[in-house]
Amino acid sequence: MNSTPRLPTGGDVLVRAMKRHGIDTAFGVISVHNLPLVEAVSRELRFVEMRHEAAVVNAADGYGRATGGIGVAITSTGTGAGNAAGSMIEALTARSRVLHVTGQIDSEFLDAPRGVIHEFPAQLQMLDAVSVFAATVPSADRAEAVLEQALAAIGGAPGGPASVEWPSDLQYLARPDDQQPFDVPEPALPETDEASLDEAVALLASARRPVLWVGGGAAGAGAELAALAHRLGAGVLTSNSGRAIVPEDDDLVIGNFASSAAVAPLLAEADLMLSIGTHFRSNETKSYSLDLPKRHVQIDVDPAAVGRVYPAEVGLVGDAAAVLARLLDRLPGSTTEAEWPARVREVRAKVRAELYDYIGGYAEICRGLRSILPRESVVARDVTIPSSQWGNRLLEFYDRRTNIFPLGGGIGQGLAMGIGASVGRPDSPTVVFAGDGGLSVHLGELASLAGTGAWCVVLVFNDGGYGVLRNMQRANGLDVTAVDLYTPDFHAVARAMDMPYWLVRGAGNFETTLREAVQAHRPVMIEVDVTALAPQPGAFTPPVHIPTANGRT
Ligand SMILES: Cc1ncc(C[n+]2csc(CCOP(=O)(O)OP(=O)(O)O)c2C)c(N)n1
Ligand SMILES: [Mg+2]
Repeated sequence: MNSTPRLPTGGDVLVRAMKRHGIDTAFGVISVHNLPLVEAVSRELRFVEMRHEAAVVNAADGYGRATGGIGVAITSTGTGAGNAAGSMIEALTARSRVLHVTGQIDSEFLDAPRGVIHEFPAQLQMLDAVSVFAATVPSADRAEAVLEQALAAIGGAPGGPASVEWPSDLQYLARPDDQQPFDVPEPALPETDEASLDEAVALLASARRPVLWVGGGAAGAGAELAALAHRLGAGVLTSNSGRAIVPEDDDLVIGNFASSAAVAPLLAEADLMLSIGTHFRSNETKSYSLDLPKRHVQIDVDPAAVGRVYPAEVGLVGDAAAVLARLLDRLPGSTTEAEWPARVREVRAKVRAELYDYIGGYAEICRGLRSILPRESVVARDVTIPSSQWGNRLLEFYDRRTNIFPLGGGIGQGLAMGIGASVGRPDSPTVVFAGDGGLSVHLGELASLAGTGAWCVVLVFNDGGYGVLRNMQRANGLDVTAVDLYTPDFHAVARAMDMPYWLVRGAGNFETTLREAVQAHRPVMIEVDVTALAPQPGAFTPPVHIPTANGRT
């Protein structure tokens, strides 16, 4: 038996920083370049073993989104950090709260590349490109200060993922007791201009048919938004990431349907739009061609966002909740037409009914999910047709943290996001949507999921390939190529992962299947045979502009 007392390491420094920020879990892949970090987290907190570093970051991201806290991703230097980069792009796009800690070769070799194993001299540049903050731990006694800087950047305004690379020797040499003192910078919030607030109030107070457009930047402003919407009788449109900041069963919430045909007349009638924390992304605005009310008041924490996509008559720079609270304070009363809220409700009902009709056999699945899952359940969705067509709008959410999807549109990330969410929210079942294509990107992560034992239903929509691209090729007269894939036997895959498995073929049995699957209270798989859905759903073609298809029929 080894009786030498265990010396503290940088891992204990990381654990102390995590504890200070209320973080109890990290996701990662162990490596010779992060051993002390993984060892301390495993000992003191919880370390979740993933299989690929891209999935490590997705899981940390899903954990952060689902809990409202910070997700920690621990990867290896070189290829490990490179593997993480694609998912860091997603975290950066969504401004997720992810602390990515990766290794680096020993500090003595950092300045002069000489072919050390795992060496990648441009690692910091790469991390910098995919993070809001990236730094190298410069010395053993500066580790905690660098971690704190990264954590402060994550929580900044608007914040986002941060990366720290940590030379292996300094991971062993760092000690909690030897750390240099550090300042934790306060996030600096811009001051909102008083005159602009008055202008905005004047416009809102004279609007007859107002709408709100809510983006992810309005997270944390749910109460103020709901109060304002009801005070004004305004319809609430949202981006995908702005969903459920106001719960979607609020009957003024039209939701992520702005580009639907039935909403166009409402937008044409509206005489004022107040947008809050949104990017007006291409796939939410028909590639920026959507007609929106000309009278536009825009709230954003980033001054550069004001008027960037749609011109704004008044821009209010600041934190969404704070600005909305001030608007509510000053707003005298509402001049909204008495019939307007009813008009909003009518459109809200119409877009839903039309989509339910169009999606055929998927309607049973969409309704079944809502009837079986508790309101608190996360539904983490990969980029598959059931997400893009109806999961991203028709499937109702009540809390923003439960609506998890890759904002940047990269396939293969949904499963690991769901793993992170199910680990972070053990009290309710998590559901993952994955296409047969998207699930195959990271089949190995099913083993990670099995290892957690988490309460997670993996719902695989199998159409034998890349359905969305197949539809796109057909709709644009392109050759149908590279989309009909070899498809694994998912039942055999589930068996290999010790996951109970159900197949849904044809109509009428989804709800019963989901109920059983949820009751298993562990990782399980339901495969939906998309070709057997009845009635067959209308085709989904994504709202993507294809220049080469111009002029072709
Ligand atoms: C990382 C990444 N690679 C490629 C793509 C292009 N892409 C978009 S959807 C898709 C097919 C997804 O297939 P599947 O998961 O089976 O869903 P389906 O469309 O069949 O419902 C592909 C390849 C992408 N979005 N992201
Ligand atoms: Mg498919």
